[in-house]
Amino acid sequence: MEHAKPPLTLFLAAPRGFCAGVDRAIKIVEMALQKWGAPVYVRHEIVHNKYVVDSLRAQGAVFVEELEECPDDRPVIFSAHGVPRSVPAEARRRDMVFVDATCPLVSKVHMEAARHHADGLQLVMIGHAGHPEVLGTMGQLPEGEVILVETVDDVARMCPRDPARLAFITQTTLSVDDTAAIVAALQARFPEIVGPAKEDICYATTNRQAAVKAIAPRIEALLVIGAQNSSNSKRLVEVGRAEGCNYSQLVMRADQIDWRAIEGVRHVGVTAGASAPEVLIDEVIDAFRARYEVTVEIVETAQENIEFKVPRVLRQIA
Ligand code: 0CN
Ligand code: SF4
Repeated sequence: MEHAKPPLTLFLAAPRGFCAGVDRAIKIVEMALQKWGAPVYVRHEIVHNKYVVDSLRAQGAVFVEELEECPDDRPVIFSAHGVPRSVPAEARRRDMVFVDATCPLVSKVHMEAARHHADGLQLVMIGHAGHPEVLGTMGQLPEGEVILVETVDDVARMCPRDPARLAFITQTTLSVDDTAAIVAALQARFPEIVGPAKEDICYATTNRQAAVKAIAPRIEALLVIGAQNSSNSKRLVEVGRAEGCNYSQLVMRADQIDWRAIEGVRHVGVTAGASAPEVLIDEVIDAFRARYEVTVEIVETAQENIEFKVPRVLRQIA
């Protein structure tokens, strides 16, 4: 006789998974393929998820890291994370057809940066060095105009041109709590610094972190579905740990779950980064059902109904 499966409760964070910016970026690639046929080039992973990228590649998208790798005569799409100004400038120079899939909430930060610069302020950006969004946002201004800080210690080490003429902006996918500490350090050292009411972290990042906080006290393990290069997904793992869930792991999909490590665990939290499709969450739930008598409890801390329109050039397509 087959052994009865052990009971296990899955606490599903809500909201989780796709945000409006990711949804729009993926639609842009799909609609561009419909409009222009394959191949359509995409500069950088459209969103940081291998499953999404592989599915689009199967439909005819070609992913490259730099514009130089694209031919002049095929359309190119810029990823959701944004691009430095030099990129569309070069595409225009080469007379290329391009569609910018930068999330409108990232573009908003680009505009803030440009506005502060026009007001004669030097910019401080809170973000992670090397991340494409940071490269894109810093690349809105001439070199040397943006000081990048990653930690409270970096704030102490800063040497601005004029401490009284500063503004700050942030990456959209940071830890809400870590960023609050860095903003406080900036304001303490530079009382005249100008900035947004809190920071530029987007609604999706904020909501997903709040949902993890709500489930953390009820679970012994947290699985975050997302990719290693996904900033917002990695922040969810950190939030889980900071809230006392020591076993918090990032998994790309079900085959990466370390079943031994969670043996004996009866309460597992599941969430997904803004770039992880719901099919991968379903796959993880199914993998649990194959091994446990699963009860699913959805823990909803916010409702999201934000949608972003695709650029006009693609809108006539059904
Ligand atoms: O995982 P993503 O593609 O990007 P990051 O979290 O690494 O920035 O999610 C979409 C977010 C954006 C822009
Ligand atoms: Fe836009 Fe936020 Fe989604 Fe990034 S995570 S694409 S900033 S909504």
